[in-house]
Parts: sequence; C-alpha cells; structure tokens
Amino acid sequence: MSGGRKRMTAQWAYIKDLPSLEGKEVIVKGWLYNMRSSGKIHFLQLRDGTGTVQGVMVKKEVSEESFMTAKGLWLEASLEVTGSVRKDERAPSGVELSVSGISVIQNPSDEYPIGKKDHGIDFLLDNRHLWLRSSRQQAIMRIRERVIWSAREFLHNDGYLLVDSPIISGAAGEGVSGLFEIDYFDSKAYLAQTGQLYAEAAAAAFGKVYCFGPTFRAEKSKTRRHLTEFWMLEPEVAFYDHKDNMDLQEKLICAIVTGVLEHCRPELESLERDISKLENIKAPFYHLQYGEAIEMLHKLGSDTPYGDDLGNDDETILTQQFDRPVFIECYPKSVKAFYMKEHPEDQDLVLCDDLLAPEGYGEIIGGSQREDSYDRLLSRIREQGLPEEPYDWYLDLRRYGTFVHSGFGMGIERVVAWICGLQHIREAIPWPRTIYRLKP
Ligand code: NSS
Repeated sequence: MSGGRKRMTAQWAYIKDLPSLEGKEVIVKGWLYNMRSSGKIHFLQLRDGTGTVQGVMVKKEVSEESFMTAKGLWLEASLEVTGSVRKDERAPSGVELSVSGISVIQNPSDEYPIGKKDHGIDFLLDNRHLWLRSSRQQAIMRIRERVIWSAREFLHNDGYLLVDSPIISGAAGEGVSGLFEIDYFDSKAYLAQTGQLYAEAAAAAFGKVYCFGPTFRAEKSKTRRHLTEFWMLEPEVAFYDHKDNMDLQEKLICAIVTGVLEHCRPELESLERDISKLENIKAPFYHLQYGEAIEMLHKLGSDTPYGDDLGNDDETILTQQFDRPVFIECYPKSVKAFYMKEHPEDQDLVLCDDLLAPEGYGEIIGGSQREDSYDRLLSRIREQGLPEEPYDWYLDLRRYGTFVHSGFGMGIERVVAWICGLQHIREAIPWPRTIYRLKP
C-alpha cells in the first residue's frame, strides 16, 4: 500500500455494481466460472448471479499461498475474492478485479460435471440444478422474469386487479381429458388446467382482472411446445367482446416485447437471438378466420380437413408465412371448450382466437368471448357430457347479472421460448415437468 493512503476495509460488492466502484477495494462473493493461467498470472472468471468479472491474480502481487490455492481450484469453487476494481476497456462490463487475496469457501472434491464440451440434452436436464448456473440459462431466466414483470406492469398500469385462483379444484376447466386427479380426503379433486372460471367470477366483482399461476395438463404430448406444468397469465374483462379481447392481447404482447428489448439486450445477444425479428413485433398483428387459415394451409400442402383443430405442424407452416403474430379467429365449436360463445352468424363456430407467434413458434395465447346465456351454457355443458353439479357456481354468474365478457390465457413458457428463440419449451422454465421428467 503506497504511503499516505488510508487503508480501507474492503466491502462486499455485487459484480453488477463494480463499474461504479472503480478504484475501490471490494470483496466479491461468488463462484469460479472459468480459469486460465499463465505461469505468472491466473485469470479467474468469477460469477455471483448478478454478472461476471475477470479477477487477475499476479504471482508477485499476492502471497505464495494465495497463488497456489487459486491454482488448485476446480470450477464452481465458492469463493470470497478481494481486489481493487480497475478499468479495463476490453472487459464487457468495462472493469476487472486486481486480486489481492482469496478465501475459499469450498473447493469441490472433483471436476464440475458440466464442462465445456457438448452435453446431451438428457444429461443437462438430469443436471438442471447445476445447468441453471450456465450463462445461457441465466440469460433465459432473466428474460423470463422480464416477460412476467412487463406483463404484470402493463396490466397493473391499465387498471387490472390480480385475483389469484385456486390450484386445487373440483371441476375441469378445459375439458375432462388432460386432468391430473388427486385424492382429496374422501373425494377426488383436480389440479387446475386454467384459472379462467374463477377469473370470470372475479371479473363480475372487479371488472378488469387477471390471475397468474401454475397450471397443469396431463396430456401425453411429447412436443417441443408442451409441458405438464406451465405458468399461465389469464386476463378476464367485463364488457369486452371478442374484438376488444384481441386488441388487449396485441397490446400485451407488444408491451412484453418492448420490455424485453429495453431491458434484456445483452441476454438476447448472448442467446444469439435475431433481435431485428423482435423489433418488428408491432401492432397491427395479422388476422385470419379459421376457414381462411385452412384454405391457406391446403395451398401450403397440409391435409388438415375443415372442422379439425390445427396441428402443431399446421401452426408452424402458417406462422412461417408471417413476420408478426397472427390471430386465427372463430374455430369450429366442436374443437373448442364448452364456455366459448357461439358465433352470432354461424352456430357451428365460436367467438375465439388463438394467437400464433412467428418463426414457427405457434400458439402462445388462447382466448374467447364467454357464453353469457345461462341456457346456452347449460346445454353446452350437457352436450360435452360434463357433470353439472361442479359448475353450479359458474352457472350462477349467468343468473345474477350476466354480462358480455372475454378473456384469454397466455402461456409464459411459450412466450419465453419464442422471444429467446429456443428450440424447446423445456429451457423456458426453471424446473421443467414433462411426461418423463419429475427430477430434479
Ligand atoms: O388451453 S388454452 O388454449 N386456453 C385456456 O386454458 C383458457 N382457459 C385460457 C383463458 O381463456 N383464460 O391454453 C392457453 C395457453 C396456450 O395458448 C399456451 O400458450 C399455453 O396456455 N399452454 C401450454 N403451455 C405449455 N404446455 C402446455 N401443455 C400448454 N397448454 C396450453
């Protein structure tokens, strides 16, 4: 220490804050992310969850013991590293740490299982608890958080009230297939497939509401778009019709993309996402009626007959034709849920929409105007062979001040997969649940 300068005790600092601490002596608490050495200098790549920084340890500037300790570290050793923050033009954050001391919390007893070589996806998923530490997964999780934050901010600022819905429920929300049944004392209950029915009741109480939580589907779908547990954000609005509903979806998606572009550029870059494709996501989105979509698909080589739901491949081909999201409106009643309102001009169709994300991603939102007539809703429940008793409270909403209303569900992981440009939805959630995966 040069004469005259007062010795200061180093304070713990987060890596993200280091650029504002240039010249200061700090302690970084974190993990060894990577390491490179020449005989006389160790370059320690440190991470603490807020960022990464290079620690430079010069042999002649530290004790022999510190230098040897650093040499023997395995990756992901937990450490407290003391050093001074120094400007470095080449570093991504503009600073590096001139290391003066190192204290090892734990040096693993062997090599870290996830190395630099390519690992198979099953190995990585088995090691999800460790895989989350990688820079790619960190970028995805940060974007996920921003997607959720932007959506909630948009809804909150627009006067929506968050009204949570239960996970354990006595009735199916989306039809009887795909239900997880659980023993509930002396009876059976189900894990929520959707919070919608409760959101509808809340909309009658508060007008503009949404629920947000985990939802469950026991579908045996092994596609890159399906999880058995996923997070769904579900706005529901009193006195909104089918068109108002789609406008809201468009605004919400634009707010989310804007939020991610504004706050997560480094993350998008680290994922090598083509950002220009996201910058292009602006209103107005495209609209196709179901019949038009089927016609277009036939021209593109699909053989899905009029009357069927669109398959995953159909959605992929369709969205490749558009540079922005596209709404597919008014599907046949026979392929959609019991609560959707019949089309006033064609009783075989319902007032619903699926919003498909571009670049082959497909459905990210499913929404509809709800059936608001007691009699018609009851007959739909009967037609679909659903038990009436569990829905008596839902039917009540049509008995006591029924109202035009609409809403939708946005699958968070589908949106994250699209925005991040992921091959598979399982990377878009911290702990994916699929047919064959319950661990970790
Ligand atoms: O079945 S949905 O199309 N619609 C509903 O559940 C309505 N009850 C929502 C509402 O109107 N409040 O699912 C909505 C979205 C869908 O567009 C996907 O983005 C997502 O939920 N979703 C899924 N994500 C991942 N895995 C699976 N299995 C899945 N199923 C739906």
